[in-house]
Amino acid sequence: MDQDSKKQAVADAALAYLRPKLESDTIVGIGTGSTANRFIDGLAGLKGSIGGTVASSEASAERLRAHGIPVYDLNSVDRVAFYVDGADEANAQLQLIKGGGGALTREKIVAAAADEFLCIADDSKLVRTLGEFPLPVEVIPMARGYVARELVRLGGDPVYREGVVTDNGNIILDVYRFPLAQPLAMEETLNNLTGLVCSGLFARRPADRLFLAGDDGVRELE
Ligand code: ABF
Repeated sequence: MDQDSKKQAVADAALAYLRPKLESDTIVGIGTGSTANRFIDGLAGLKGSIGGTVASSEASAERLRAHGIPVYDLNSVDRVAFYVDGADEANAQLQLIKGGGGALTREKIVAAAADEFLCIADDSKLVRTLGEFPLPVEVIPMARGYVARELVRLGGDPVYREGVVTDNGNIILDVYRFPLAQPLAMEETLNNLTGLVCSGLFARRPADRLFLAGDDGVRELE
């Protein structure tokens, strides 16, 4: 199965998992990226069975609206029952690196607010130890130099993501060769770094279920 087929397979698997759990007032949080896009396109067939969605990016919000799927502000809903999103890397504990698409902060907010986080990915994303993929961090523009120096002190090699301004008006540093053998501890350290808005390290709030597509089909990890 090629990578596109794997992305479609996990999007379909997440839809099949959700279908019997959806009610007319269910709010579904929606991720960002090419795999999430396939889920969005499939969700169009179920739009009569849900109350609406909360999007993790303007890009996903536009795609949802194009399908006639209601998109609500997170502050206007009482509960997000599910969050469905891709990842750049996942380990066996369902801890993730996210943010390759630049939407990490809103993704992390909606994932935190959701009762159940379903991650959808092809098997190229499953790793033993996180960190082969450079860790995206969102940074307040004025703090770019200070945060970069702190990340070097922590053992990483931060690279400014040229030409990118996030939906929140901030910049992104991609941190290469970052020591992530202890994801939880490192996420706590990053959370205390002044000027760093959010990291793409989803360790405190991992996925609850990972749909992983391989050549022999889709398996579910939880
Ligand atoms: C998104 O999923 C991002 O956090 C991550 O970069 C992306 C993975 O993209 P794709 O599904 O296109 O591989 O949530």
